[in-house]
Amino acid sequence: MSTLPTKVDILIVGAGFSGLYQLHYLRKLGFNVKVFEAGGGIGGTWYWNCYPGARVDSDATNYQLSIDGLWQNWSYSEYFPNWKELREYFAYIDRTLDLGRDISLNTRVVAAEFDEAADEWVVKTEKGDTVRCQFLSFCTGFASKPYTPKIQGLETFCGIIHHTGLWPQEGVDLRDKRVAVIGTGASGVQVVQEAASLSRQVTVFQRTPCIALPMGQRGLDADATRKLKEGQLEAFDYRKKTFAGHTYSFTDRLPSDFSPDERKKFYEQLYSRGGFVPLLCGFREVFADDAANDWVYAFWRDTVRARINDPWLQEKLAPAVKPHPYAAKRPPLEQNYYDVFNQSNVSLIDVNENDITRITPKGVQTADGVEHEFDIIVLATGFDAITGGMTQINIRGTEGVTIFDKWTTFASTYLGLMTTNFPNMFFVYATHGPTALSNGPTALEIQSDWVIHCIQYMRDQGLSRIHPKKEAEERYTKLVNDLGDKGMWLKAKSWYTGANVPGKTIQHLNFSGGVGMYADMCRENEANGYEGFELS
Ligand code: N01
Repeated sequence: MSTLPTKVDILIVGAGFSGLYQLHYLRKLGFNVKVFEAGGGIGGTWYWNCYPGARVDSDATNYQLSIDGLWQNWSYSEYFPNWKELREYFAYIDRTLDLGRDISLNTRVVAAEFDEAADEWVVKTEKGDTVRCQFLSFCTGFASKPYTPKIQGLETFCGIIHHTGLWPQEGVDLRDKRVAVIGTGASGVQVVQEAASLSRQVTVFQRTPCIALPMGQRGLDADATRKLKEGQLEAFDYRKKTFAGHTYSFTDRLPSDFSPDERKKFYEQLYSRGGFVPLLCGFREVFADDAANDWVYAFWRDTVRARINDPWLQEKLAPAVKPHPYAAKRPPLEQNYYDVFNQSNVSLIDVNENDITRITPKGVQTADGVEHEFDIIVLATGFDAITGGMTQINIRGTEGVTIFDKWTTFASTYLGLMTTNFPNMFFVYATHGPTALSNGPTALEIQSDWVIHCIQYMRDQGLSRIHPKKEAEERYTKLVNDLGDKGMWLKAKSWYTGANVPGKTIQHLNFSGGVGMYADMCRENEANGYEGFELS
């Protein structure tokens, strides 16, 4: 691909959906734009997360960019495509929009410093190159910093050990192996399903049972594809108005409008449709009302338990008492996760009862003194999410402030797009955006449109610097926190709030007012001439 320039108008960090979307539109506007990508290929999360079973949890209609000329000629073969097909989609985007000539792969940004005199960012790469740019746009996603717990002896294991988010590009053959999977979030669930059908033995180390929903996977034949295409334009428009950026949303009815039998039938229908439908077409009240939340959990628990033969496993995987409120953590989507525990080659260890004491050269030793031997250990232990992708880079703004210092104790932003002390620096699908609570392409398009229009506006007005006002940032951050407090997010220890990483400040990291409300705020801000920002 390209050799590195020394100066550009806009430098984008990351060649996932956001980076490609911004590159396409900014280049069309005549700007000199480059993308630096740490990975050896484009696709962002789908470059790094190529572990067995990895597939997206947004459906085919929603998991694509709305760029004209792209969607018309692309069809997925499955409703929930796997990582290989997603990479084909990215290659198709690259070919169709001719993006590669402005993308530098294997180019990790490690530092950036704002030059106040020039209103420019000076960006450094791991290989020692330096590039100056007027605008710096972080498109690093919410999951670009894997989290590996400090388990004693990790480095002593003589078999194969990988984090799901850093999976080797050449793959790992699970066939006939003894596999340990540590972690039962979306990544763990997917690996377990795959390993259960391929591996000799699968041992799942679970700390908190996940509340996984049925994926409702299906193939897309020509007829199904034609139907999706017919509704695609309408879908792109509608998804920006819903709570979670998908093409479906909550019922307007209250749980109390239904008799218990009707409620059950209603949920059975939602559950049979699969995906996030049971979460997002159900009652909005599950996010705030304990009784509504308890009821949905009980429905889920009883439905899942009916699929598991062993009573001990029923209680471990779908406990009588809910481990955390339904929807306070992102539910993984599963295809046969609960069924595979009926197989003789799949077993579970509850680390709350029998903790991992250390990793040994041969496997995993647990508190009961047993050494479990494995060929492969999969660390499905998640990410230093949302803020981590940026705080791991030495980004230094005005007055010597680094983004790490600023966000580590208390994350504050204006509109989830910029933050004080960091002029001309944008970020999308990250801190204080709808991020984790939204379908990716919906949120990043809304945010990227704001960034693109803002840069265009500045050029048209002859401006060189944009910076959020302190009081605007305080107001927006308060809104994020007030909205967050109305939900149940803090009642679960998850990456939504930073609670999954020991020592990380627990705080609201997502805008939880819904994508529709967020999109309106961005549009109004643009229409008002970027109220709350200082432009010069
Ligand atoms: O990470 P997670 P993930 N000992 O943080 C456990 C997206 N994604 O990679 O719950 C034992 O959800 C931890 O336990 P606990 C998706 O949005 C999408 O699975 O903290 N266990 C938990 O079970 C998803 O939500 C896709 O008690 C330990 C697990 O590790 C997000 O990424 C695919 C532990 C981490 O779960 C993150 O999902 C994959 C320890 N010391 C991911 N430390 C698709 O779209 C942590 N755990 C398909």
